[in-house]
Amino acid sequence: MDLIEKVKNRKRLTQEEGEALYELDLFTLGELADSIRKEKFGKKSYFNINRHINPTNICADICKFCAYSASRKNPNQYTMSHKQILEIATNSYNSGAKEVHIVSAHNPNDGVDWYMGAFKKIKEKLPSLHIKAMTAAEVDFLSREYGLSYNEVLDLMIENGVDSMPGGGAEIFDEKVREYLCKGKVTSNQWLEIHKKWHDRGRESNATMLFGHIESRANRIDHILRLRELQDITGGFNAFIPLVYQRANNFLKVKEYLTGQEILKTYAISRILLDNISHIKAYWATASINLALIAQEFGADDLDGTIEKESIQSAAGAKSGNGISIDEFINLIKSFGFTPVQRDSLYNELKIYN
Ligand code: V47
Repeated sequence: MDLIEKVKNRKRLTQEEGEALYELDLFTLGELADSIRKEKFGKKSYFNINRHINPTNICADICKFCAYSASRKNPNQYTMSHKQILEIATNSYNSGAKEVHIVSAHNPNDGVDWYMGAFKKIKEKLPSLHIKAMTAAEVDFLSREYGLSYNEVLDLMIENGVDSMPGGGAEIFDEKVREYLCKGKVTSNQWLEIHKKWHDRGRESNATMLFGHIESRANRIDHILRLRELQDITGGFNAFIPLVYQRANNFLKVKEYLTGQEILKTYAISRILLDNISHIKAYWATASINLALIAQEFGADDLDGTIEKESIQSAAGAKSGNGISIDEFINLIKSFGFTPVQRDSLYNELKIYN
């Protein structure tokens, strides 16, 4: 059976076949991905009203692609107090946010209680606000730094009010590329192990892939297939999020941005290969809002959210620093011919904007 027929017949593809998909022209690939997306979600495009909080940029790890973390000598280093974090969460909740997405650098100065205490305070004050927090890289960091097992860190997260885990820290799973990008940080197998343990607790999470730097197409397919393999076992991933690498202000000297074509192909291929992860998220903060909107026709069914404020990708050049207003977001999705659906963090539909 030829490759296109295989996709049309919803057959599972291998590493080699995944790589071969890149050789198809963009429109053929888009049509294949779109037919799967339509079968699952029709013209619905999901988003949530969320607030990203990045409570500290002091980091014990050094990732070459990161423009966000501050070294000890960096005058711009910061750590928020619990009071500040709670104030941000409260203001966002009062203006309609359903989720706080909390991701920090790996700060060795403040201890496990600083991380967990913030979640606890938010949950006590705002029990209905969903806390999506702690990448697997943060879990691994706390485990290493404070001699806790992964199980202990994950249980502490649950005790203190974390509802789901974001997909950060996955970067690219290929061990050689990973070693060059972020040696010393959570390994690929550890990242997968942490998510498995979280899923085993009946909890859900997302998965990301950082692409458009030094990785090859084969590395991307390998990354996606490792996620598919774990998802077969746990079923705990809600969404796959290909993050487009932003090249400003960091140590990875990548001269060329990916073309829009390569980015759209990657969304489409993700949709085709990941027959067991429901949602493909075009995170507009890294794709740019226009390309994310176009990605809706290339397999993506989710555009993340209004974000409100974002510090990681915007430090590296993305135009996401101040989020996007809900009205603008809805109008843009509609103007592209899709139906905006406000969702909660676990993809329950809250409001359909026909
Ligand atoms: O893991 C760091 C990435 C991630 C750069 O789960 C960069 O819903 C691009 O995980 N260019 C953190 N990306 C953000 C993240 C995330 C974002 C949106 C939604 C969800 C979700 C998760 O940011 C890190 C890293 O891969 N990152 N530097 C950069 N220069």
